[in-house]
Amino acid sequence: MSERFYITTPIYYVNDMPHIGHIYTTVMADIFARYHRLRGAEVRFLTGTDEHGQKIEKAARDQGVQPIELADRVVARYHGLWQALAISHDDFIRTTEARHQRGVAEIIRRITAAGDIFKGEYEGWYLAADEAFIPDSQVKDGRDLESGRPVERLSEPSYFFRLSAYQLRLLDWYRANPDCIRPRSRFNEVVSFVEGGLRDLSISRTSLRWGVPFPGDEAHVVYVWLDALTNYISALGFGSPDAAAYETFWPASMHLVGKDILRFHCVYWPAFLMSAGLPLPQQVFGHGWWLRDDVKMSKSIGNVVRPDALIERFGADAMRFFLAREMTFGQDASFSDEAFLERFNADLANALGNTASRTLSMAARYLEGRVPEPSGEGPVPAAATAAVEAYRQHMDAAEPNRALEAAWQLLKVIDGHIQERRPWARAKEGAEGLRDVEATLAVALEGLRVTSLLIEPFMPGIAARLRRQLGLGDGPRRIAEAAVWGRLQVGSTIGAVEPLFPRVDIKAYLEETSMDAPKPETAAAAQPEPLTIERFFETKLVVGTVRQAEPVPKSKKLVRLLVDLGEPELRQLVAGIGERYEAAALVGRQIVVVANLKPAKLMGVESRGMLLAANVDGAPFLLSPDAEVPPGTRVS
Ligand code: ME8
Repeated sequence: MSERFYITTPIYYVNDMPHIGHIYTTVMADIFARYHRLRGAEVRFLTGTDEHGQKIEKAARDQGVQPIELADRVVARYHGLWQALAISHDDFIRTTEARHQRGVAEIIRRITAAGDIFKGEYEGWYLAADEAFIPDSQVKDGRDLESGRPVERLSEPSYFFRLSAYQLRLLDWYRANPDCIRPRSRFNEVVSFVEGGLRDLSISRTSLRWGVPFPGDEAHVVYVWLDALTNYISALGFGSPDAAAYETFWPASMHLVGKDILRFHCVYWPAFLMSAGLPLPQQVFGHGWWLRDDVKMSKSIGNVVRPDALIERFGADAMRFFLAREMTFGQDASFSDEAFLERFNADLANALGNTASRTLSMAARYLEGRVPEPSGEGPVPAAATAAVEAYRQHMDAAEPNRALEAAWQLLKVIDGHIQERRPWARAKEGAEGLRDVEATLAVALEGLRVTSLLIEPFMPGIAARLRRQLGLGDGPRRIAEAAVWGRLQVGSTIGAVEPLFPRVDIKAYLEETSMDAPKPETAAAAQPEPLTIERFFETKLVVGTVRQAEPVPKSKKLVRLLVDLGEPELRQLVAGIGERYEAAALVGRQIVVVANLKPAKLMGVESRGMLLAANVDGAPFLLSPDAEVPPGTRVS
């Protein structure tokens, strides 16, 4: 019987479009899924969407649509993105599906039967405007941080889960399974949190309608986290007549999540499962955050990167590689276009692309495109053995960035070997020289075959192209073949040689995409499709109130504004409106701002967004709502 590997991503909220953080988790899960398939395991890879709860209800209300319409729209976007990124999930669960709701009902039935649910009163901060309780962390000085509106202390009837009864059992589980939470630092955080004591958990709401009805008391809906966490088993058929996949794949091998939601996965989820008498996951891995300007990228702050342009221009494989290589798995990292482009040139265009295209084109030129007899000469075979061993150890230990380092070490040795043996010079030295060329290229080609297997989980598209160029078929593959030297088929023909990653001119690319560069005249023609509503909604337009304004020194036109967008901090914008508006007169005025624009510098001053104005022959006329609205109100 083959080994089994069940890996999951979080199910993402549908209150906004995906960004690089969601892409990261899903890409990394895909890399592990592909690696385990390549090892011969029977793999199940699940992702999906979390569609209930107050955030979604509110976002739908703000956009004037039903929650399910909003969910459908965002789900379509996720499907498109996962396809574009070559994500190989086996299933996509939506919490609004009947199979999921059956799973939720079944887990609650079991928890109730265990005597772990009781009725009580939930007390919290209530925001009347949204008719909802909001988390303590979102309240400061009696106000909701997001909208600035006053909140009040209220209570409502609620069902509770006896979480406090699970403190010792959880601690026993952590201690008996030191790898159940990784990395180690996160394990320690969770253990000390649980050692501090656990309070019973409210698992139902009456103040909310958009959720799974609470079994046996439909005045309540199920708390969104109990609902959401259950997706990992409901997707396998738990609670449904056909639960074969549940029997085969549960417990999960790895729940991959961001560190923001570790506690839900390492405290609540195992406690629910213990109470329901179900097996516990083998591992929860909490990876780090992608930061922008040292702040976590998040939908509510609006500082997110949506990498469509990079994917479109450089391909899904380059994006997958960058995400896996740049971030030390488990730690935080900063995202920037510059870092992406530098890695693209150094690691992909140069180390991988050049080594492959030099080797293949020399094989085409000097060996008439035929794969030569294998050779074991020089340092490459030993380097390949070492790389494969290190790679496998790092992948098994969930250190994907280090696995890539091992593969790139092999590329370095291949390249060094070619440099040293100078086949281009030896080829001019008659029959003996040609024999030498053949031996050199034989090891280089074989080294590239090994590389094509090592990169496959990370860059499936490029790996397939490389294999084709090496004259290998698309048949089933195993990572074990990487450890065997001399597997190229002697005499087979090398496919057409094409560059894998053409080098990019970083300066020109950044100029072309920067905000203040003149737009090419052909921009409209280059946009073949009309704008879809999904793409339009990627632009976050909000109303802001100007709190401070002053001219930018030495500039005729530029004004620096500090604008209240309903966020915890004021936003700095720089706008070219100084010839028509006196800075001081702008204070108190409401404007419309593109809140999720990539920050840019204008005369050295950072602008984190752009205001909207009608443009009459270059003169700006500011747009404002026709009556005052709360700062942060979305324009749609
Ligand atoms: O939390 N860096 O959904 P969500 C890295 N529905 N990863 C990031 C990130 C960043 N800046 N921002 C988001 C939810 N992520 C719940 C989950 S699961 C039963 C329910 C990734 O849409 C990371 O994986 O807010 C994080 O845990 C997840 O997106 C949160 O997605």
